[in-house]
Amino acid sequence: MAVRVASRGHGGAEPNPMVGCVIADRNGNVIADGYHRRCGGPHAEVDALAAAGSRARGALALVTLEPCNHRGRTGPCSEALVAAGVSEVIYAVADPNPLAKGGAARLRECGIRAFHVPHAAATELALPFLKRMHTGLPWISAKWAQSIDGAVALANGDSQWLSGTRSRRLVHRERARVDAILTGIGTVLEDDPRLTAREVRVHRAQRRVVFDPDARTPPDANVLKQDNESAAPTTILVDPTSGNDLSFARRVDLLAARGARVMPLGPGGTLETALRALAGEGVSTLLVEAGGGLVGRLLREQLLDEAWVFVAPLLVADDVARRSARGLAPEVLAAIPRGRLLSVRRRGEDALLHYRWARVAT
Ligand code: AOF
Ligand code: ZN
Repeated sequence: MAVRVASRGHGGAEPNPMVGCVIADRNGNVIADGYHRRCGGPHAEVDALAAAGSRARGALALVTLEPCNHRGRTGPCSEALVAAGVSEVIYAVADPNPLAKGGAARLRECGIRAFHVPHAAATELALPFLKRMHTGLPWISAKWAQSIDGAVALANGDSQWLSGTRSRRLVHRERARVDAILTGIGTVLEDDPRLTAREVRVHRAQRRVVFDPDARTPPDANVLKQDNESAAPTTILVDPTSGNDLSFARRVDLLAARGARVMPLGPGGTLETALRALAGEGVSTLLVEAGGGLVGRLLREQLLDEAWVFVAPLLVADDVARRSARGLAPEVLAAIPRGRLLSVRRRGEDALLHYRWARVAT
């Protein structure tokens, strides 16, 4: 129940973790629940304690994450639980944040029983946060639509629309909840996407990021246009070594003049350092909506955590159709990392498959 409540914070809580808290009496009857609604706002425990009021005295608190022990933007939750007089706290994931950890020990010092009871769904919920804490990288999900026979576009680039309207709506809903959306220059030149969340409730201002080593994004591309003034500038990732000529410098200047923020890729056009820098600025979740070239690069750098694949009911039957990932040419199947299939769902006539590769130490 705490996990379910926590997930309502998706899109609001990040880059903080989603956290849920349930307060129950000694017989297991639920008194109140709460969750971390938005980064900078009250933590889950405080939200639940406010709803429970004096009924929290002597009660049990179940939290998806170890209560924090620091005063950051709010907190500390350890002291809030002590002040409310709860008698026992069960938490599912230890807080890896060096600034916030230690809540369980503090509770025990104050005579409250505190137990760490690992729980798979709570860990799942915390994965983006755990990954950023352990590696300094954002949580990276790729999304694409493909035909039954694995084509994401015809050879001429035509890809509109493979998936149905229900699938596309789901994508807009997810766009509205992530910190950043990453695409490649191929997609920008071919589809001229806006990469904004439309016709859905927007939970946060997405940053748009384009992998564009040679700075070929056209100055009038939709991805550079701002729907509203407060939106963060579009980030263009360029490889300063690949196009070190005058016209490259001119193209970069033009993009900057259009309000874009130009960031360097690592040696050989690698993405990791740029993604690390973005994570440092608060990008905790990154949605990749790109062609096979960029997905292949992410695979090569072992950066891809998960994929959402929409399979549309079409057989393209074209030998040269585009594929969702390319550029690796592995020689033995056994060397290719296998993902885990987390879920299979139906969206209209499309199947939605959710795969996970991430191995996050917890
Ligand atoms: C909790 N309950 O609901 C959350 C926690 O910037 P602040 O002050 O909001 O602190 C954020 C840190 O607190 C975050 O990095 C994580 O370690 C912890 N998050 N802790 O007890 C909550 N969201
Ligand atoms: Zn807290």
